Amino acid sequence: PKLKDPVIVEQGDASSNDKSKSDAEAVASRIAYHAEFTSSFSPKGFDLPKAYLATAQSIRDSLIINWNATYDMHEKMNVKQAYYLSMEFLQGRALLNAIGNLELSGAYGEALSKLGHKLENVVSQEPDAALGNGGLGRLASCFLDSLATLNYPAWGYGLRYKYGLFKQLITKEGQEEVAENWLEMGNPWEIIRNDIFYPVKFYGKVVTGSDGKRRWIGGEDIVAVAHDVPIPGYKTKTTINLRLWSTKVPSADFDLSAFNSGEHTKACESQTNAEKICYILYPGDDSLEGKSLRLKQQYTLCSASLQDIIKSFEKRSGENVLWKEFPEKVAVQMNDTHPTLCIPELMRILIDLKGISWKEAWDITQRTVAYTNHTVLPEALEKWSLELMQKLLPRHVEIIEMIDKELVNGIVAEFGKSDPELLERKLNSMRILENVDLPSSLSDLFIKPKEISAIDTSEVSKVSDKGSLDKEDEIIGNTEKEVEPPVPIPPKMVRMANLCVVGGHAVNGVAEIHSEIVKQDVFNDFYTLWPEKFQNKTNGVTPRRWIYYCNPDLSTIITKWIGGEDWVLNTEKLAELRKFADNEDLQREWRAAKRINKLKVVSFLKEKTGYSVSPDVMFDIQVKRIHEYKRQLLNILGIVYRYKKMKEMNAIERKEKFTPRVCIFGGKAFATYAQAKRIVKLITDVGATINNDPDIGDLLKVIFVPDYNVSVAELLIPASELSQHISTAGMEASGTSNMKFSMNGCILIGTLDGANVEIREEVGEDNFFLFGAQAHEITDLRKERAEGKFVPDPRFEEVKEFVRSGVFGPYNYDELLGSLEGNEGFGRGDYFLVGKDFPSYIECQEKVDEAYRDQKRWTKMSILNTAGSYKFSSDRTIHEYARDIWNIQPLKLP
Ligand code: HBZ
Repeated sequence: PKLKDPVIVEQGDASSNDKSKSDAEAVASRIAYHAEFTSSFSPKGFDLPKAYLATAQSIRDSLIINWNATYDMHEKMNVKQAYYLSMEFLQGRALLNAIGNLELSGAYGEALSKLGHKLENVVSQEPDAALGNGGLGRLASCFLDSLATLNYPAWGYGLRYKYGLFKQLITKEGQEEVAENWLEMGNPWEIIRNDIFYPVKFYGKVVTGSDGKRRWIGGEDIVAVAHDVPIPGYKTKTTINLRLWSTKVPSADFDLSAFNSGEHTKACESQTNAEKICYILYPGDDSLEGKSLRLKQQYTLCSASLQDIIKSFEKRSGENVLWKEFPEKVAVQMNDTHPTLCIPELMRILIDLKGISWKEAWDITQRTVAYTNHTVLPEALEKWSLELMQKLLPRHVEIIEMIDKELVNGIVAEFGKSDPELLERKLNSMRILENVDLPSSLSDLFIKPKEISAIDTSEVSKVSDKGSLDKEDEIIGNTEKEVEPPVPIPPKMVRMANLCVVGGHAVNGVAEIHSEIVKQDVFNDFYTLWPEKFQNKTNGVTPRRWIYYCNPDLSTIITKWIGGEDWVLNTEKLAELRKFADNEDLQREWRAAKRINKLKVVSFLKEKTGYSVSPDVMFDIQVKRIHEYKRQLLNILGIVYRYKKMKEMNAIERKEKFTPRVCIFGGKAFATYAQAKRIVKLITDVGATINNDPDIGDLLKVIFVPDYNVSVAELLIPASELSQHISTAGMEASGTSNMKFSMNGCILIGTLDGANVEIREEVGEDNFFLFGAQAHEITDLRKERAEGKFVPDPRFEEVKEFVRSGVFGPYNYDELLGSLEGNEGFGRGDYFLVGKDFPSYIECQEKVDEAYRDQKRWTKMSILNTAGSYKFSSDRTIHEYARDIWNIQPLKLP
């Protein structure tokens, strides 16, 4: 092929040598073409960054061909399509995945080596697309991979944040955050669609037009522009779309006269205001500006995506648009409550712009949208100030008020007025609006004599929206002593999760135990009313990224022993490994693969942290967002205990008693989460002491890996032997890294929480290290704690004392350790029950030590983990969503 007229390499079948050779030539020519014509680097030289960009651009051409073919087919067949709306997609790197999915690894490897580079070096040039925080965002990305691989007609919608999740630096002070400018070198994966944009409005007011319709007018208009990221399926041509919105000012809005008169900043103000909506993932929301920005982000996602979905529905319907058939063509999944505004936005578009009645619009909306819950932590269930929402989205508030009113009527119809206490309880828990008065016909019912007297004398009633009371004179007449202190007015809020449950046709939790808690606890009143809405969809992860690509050595062994590679698509096949779990040859190969992966981590740790670790010790890993409920503190206190015991022994004793380990931590703390940052600081302080203690040597090392992200996970997980999933029972909705670790032959130590429960069931009790209190015991344990009845284990007291003694440096840990103690001073009553679970945790760790000493037993446990992990493929999860919630069918390109 001529250099300037490149051939696009067709997907697949590189089976024959000749084909692969010619493919490699074609690929090389294509890369060279992009290096010369597309790449935004200087013409001379072909260094690694340039090689990465040109390679990515070359594979993108193939993706675009498949993307177009998939799109055309979906449009022509006019099949029902699912749209996954998520404020987060944690995509990580795309190059290796794309080359592998198109079955062009051989051709690309060869082509790059002709051009002077190794494929793996080129691949590692790619910055992670970190448009997410943690599990929720990564789940969205795994789902896209499965949707494409299984040929489902589906798209993802999200936001194109200019800065992804912050880059984490670990300094002497602990965590520091730096902006992650992931787009600095350009993003070869996105295709900017300058022709696909939608207006998005904020503020303004609502008026009634001459036709009697409500109209939202005035305010601030911005434009959302589509950026498409092709998502290739594995061994299929299906290539679906992740459409990310960026924001800008409508082109006509540039204030040219201000600019020309020298007011440059003012002229660019509206530009900056519009663009900043998509600057960063999670703008700090302690300030009103921060909150407002986050709400703008959520609305931008919902409004632009729905306008796009509706446009496509109208186009596919042709002349005859039947709105009631919308839910037969469209399924919208809300990834947590962040896209809740889809509900009032769809209602607004249908009623105000398409002229549909409230009743019909409500029916269409409910049949279209569904909601996935990812948390039971009360503080994480989103609520928005009604006042802020009213300012920003006045028409939506009208719609939400109407939905709330209808809900109240429904609740009254269901429970009647005969038992006001029951009715009040139901209304309090189920209403969408919080602290907002009921219609007077109902509120009269709940004012009890006791409350009347409270209202009469309190300051709050004077300023509450009940209006000032005639009793004011009496209050003034009272002596100061008798006047009760002012009670703060509770703010009026919109409860997004309640809106999701009311407005959607399905609500699902993400692991069995979590879905039970959702039904029995968090949304119990809704569940009693509409049991048919509630479902479980246990999470899953893509076996392509999380075994096949990240662990090639293990994958080769699996393929060899199972007799084929079909396990990558049909993970049930992994179960066949069970019959070889004791086989010595397999065991030897299995251990060798683990060792290769550990060696890679040894160099990585050296490079990133300066610490040297031995590949012959147990690799014990806990990587996840830093959060008190995830209990990294339990892990590090367990390590401190181990260290203290080691120091009390002589060299021979400690060698005999303890199995050598390196304990690796990784994860980011939210920038304003002070307690989580103290945990990071403690881990690094403990590491600095232990790692430099000559008595300890290789027996124990503690390492905090900075800037944990998807790519780091791809390196650490395959090398891990023990991994920790030790949340307070009932608090981790599912967890997904537990699945990844198990798939890669790592043994879990964990509580009966989230998906741990199901993983343990699948891999077998003997192959899981279980400890700790169970979910149903937690409430009583907290009560016992609060009543001062809990007697902490002396080992727990000892370990806290040891930290306080200053062995790990001068930092004052009172506030951190106080959280594990009573309620005075820094005491927070150990809400996460670290003290309660501490003894069973360290005893369980002793069992881990013992098991690891018997490498045959350990390897068998490891094999049985991989073999038992097949349920946790996101392919299974996606099939379930498609069948039970979205009602969509796969459609394959010929
Ligand atoms: O979602 C996680 C859960 O903690 C985890 O157990 C589960 O496996 C995973 C996938 O279902 N939740 C999150 O990652 N949540 C967030 O990142 C989050 C982001 C913004 C919020 C609240 C939560 O406002």
